[in-house]
Amino acid sequence: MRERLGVGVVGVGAIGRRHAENLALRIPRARLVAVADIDPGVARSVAEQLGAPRWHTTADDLAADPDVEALVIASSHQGHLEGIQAAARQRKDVFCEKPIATTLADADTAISAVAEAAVRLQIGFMRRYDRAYAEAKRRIDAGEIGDPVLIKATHRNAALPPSLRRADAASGAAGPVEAFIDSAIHDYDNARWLLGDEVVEVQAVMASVLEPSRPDDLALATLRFARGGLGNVEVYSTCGYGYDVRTEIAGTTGTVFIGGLRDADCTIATADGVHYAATGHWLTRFAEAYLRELDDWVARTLAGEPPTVTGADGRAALEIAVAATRSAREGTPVRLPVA
Ligand code: ISE
Repeated sequence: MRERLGVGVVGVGAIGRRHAENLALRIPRARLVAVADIDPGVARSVAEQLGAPRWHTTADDLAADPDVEALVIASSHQGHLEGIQAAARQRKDVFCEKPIATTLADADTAISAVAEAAVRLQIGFMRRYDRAYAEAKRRIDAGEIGDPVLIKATHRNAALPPSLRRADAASGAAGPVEAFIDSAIHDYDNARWLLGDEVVEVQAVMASVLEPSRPDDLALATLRFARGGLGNVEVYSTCGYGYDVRTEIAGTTGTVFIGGLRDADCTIATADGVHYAATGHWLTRFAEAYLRELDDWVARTLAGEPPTVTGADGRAALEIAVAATRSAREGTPVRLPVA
């Protein structure tokens, strides 16, 4: 077995840069051998800062780089399919950020491309590697709350991420609704994974409360599961006070609560009141999960083992997001599979 995996990262904005840093500095079995970004200045400066020997401006050029043995795709959502196809053409394993693609047709094309090339594809649902989510999954699977029948998820960002502003501008009125496809998609993946069940119907609404330019800074989706369970997923992209991600799973004999608002376990009590700092950003809240996720992917890729989160998982969560988008626009429940 190879000792170390030469990895190239496509798209080195916020999350891509974090992945590149983790590969270069914190994952001993990985070598960051190249980065790519459509902005050559960004590609060059990230490569220089992290000691990557080469930089490129396209996924194709990076995939063709002989030192790149596997790819991480963290470009814009619209670039995910192209990145996966570039990796498949060069017969290289690939890790792709969520969403796998922006349409179900593109997700199918991506899944076929990796199947035909016989390469592995993992999707970046990092919450599965978070200690709290992983512990909840273990305890649910051990039967500690009986049969899990309800998921209630809160997903609030302090402010609209710049990536969402760009995505909104790019997608237009008929394009994907980012609250569902970019944010809630994590909760949809959690829902399938934690309940061990598939969603069969989605009913969603959205509203514009603080960001007049966006139809969906507040969004709710109700999920119905095949075995009869229900889910409720809230996204509020401009809540102001912090990064507030919490999930409850209620079962027939108990409930598991995941997450909280505290950044660190430090509370100050004075005559003015009791205060603690709230977590500010997902890169802080899920810092360890992002590292564990890529560390696991590198180890599995080197060992030739199947990925932990598959292309099919990425497609299933996307399908729920597509159904939520359609439901919120049309004002009716949408059944899965989506036609
Ligand atoms: C972002 O892209 C993420 O993946 C974060 O986990 C999520 O909380 C945020 O809403 C997204 O914009």
